[in-house]
Amino acid sequence: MTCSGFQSDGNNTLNLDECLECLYKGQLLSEPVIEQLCFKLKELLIKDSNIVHIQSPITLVGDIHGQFFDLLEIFKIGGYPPDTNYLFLGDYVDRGYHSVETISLLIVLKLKYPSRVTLIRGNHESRQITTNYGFYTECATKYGAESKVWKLFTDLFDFLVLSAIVDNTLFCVHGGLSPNVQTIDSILVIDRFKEIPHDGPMADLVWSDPDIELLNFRISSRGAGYQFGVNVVNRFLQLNGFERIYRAHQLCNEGYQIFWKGKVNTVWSAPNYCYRCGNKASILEIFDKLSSDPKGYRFNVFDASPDSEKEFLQIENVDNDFDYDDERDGLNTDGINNGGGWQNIATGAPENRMIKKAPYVEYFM
Ligand SMILES: [Mn+2]
Repeated sequence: MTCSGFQSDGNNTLNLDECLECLYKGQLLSEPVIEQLCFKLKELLIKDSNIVHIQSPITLVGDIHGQFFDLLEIFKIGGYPPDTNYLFLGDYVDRGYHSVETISLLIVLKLKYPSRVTLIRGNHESRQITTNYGFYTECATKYGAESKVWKLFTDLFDFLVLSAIVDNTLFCVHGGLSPNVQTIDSILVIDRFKEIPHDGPMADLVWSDPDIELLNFRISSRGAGYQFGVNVVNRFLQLNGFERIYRAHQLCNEGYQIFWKGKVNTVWSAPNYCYRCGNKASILEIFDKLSSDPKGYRFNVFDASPDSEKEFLQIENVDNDFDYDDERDGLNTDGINNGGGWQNIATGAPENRMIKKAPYVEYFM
């Protein structure tokens, strides 16, 4: 079911309140509404620098990956915008069943409350990655193979900012650091209005990971970005006058992970990732400076929404041939992708099996 989302004046003027109402109910917006929303948000984002400055209190959200009911759970436990300010760290789409609903809701929230919602780009906010990991197929399944919603969304992704700085001391990014980014000046000069390149500083910011074994940089086994060690972190924090780095991008069984006594922190917000990993998730609540809390922040840990579980079981039951075969799903015993994936991308035809089949898990993306 889709809703209008336009004012009744016949001029295709957006009605954000109606869009929000529909999206919170899990309904899809029509393609003309999505076109208007993406156009409006580009107008807004084009004015943003590659790095946006935000003040606490703020709640950080890590990867969501189309787990729409778990996003609704986040608002239930963390508060709804605009009562809670949110900084989303990227990877809104791919993997889960509801990337369209997820990104639609985040777009409308950003337009409705621009100063209270910030959206950073993740490595999945990319044409190339979404073609292979579910979002393209989901758009074609829900809107038809002829629709342009995937193009509208992925063109919008080019406008998302690359990082945020909270209270001048907390550096927030999807992936991590880059050998080409010593100071934030190197981020400010990036031309970000394009597809994420294969290498270079823009790629590294969305692809890199911390590694406690390392001192410096090492080429990442993901195939893009770097793994970075403690010396890199210390130098970056000191040169830029930052206290900590917050990032997402890596599955954490406990919902978050703390590196080097908190100098780097991972926030992971997709519980029971891909409806099968059994992991917890978290959001990071950073209190305002006047707060009496000694640490000034809290990882608010949560489990999958009952709706997510229910949906997965329903989908699993519908497909009696469902075969929980790790190999077919592209997951070998090491948890590393061995080349499986969804088919029919080339034809652009709706792939109905997609919504019956658990997306395969591949930790390296
Ligand atoms: Mn990621």
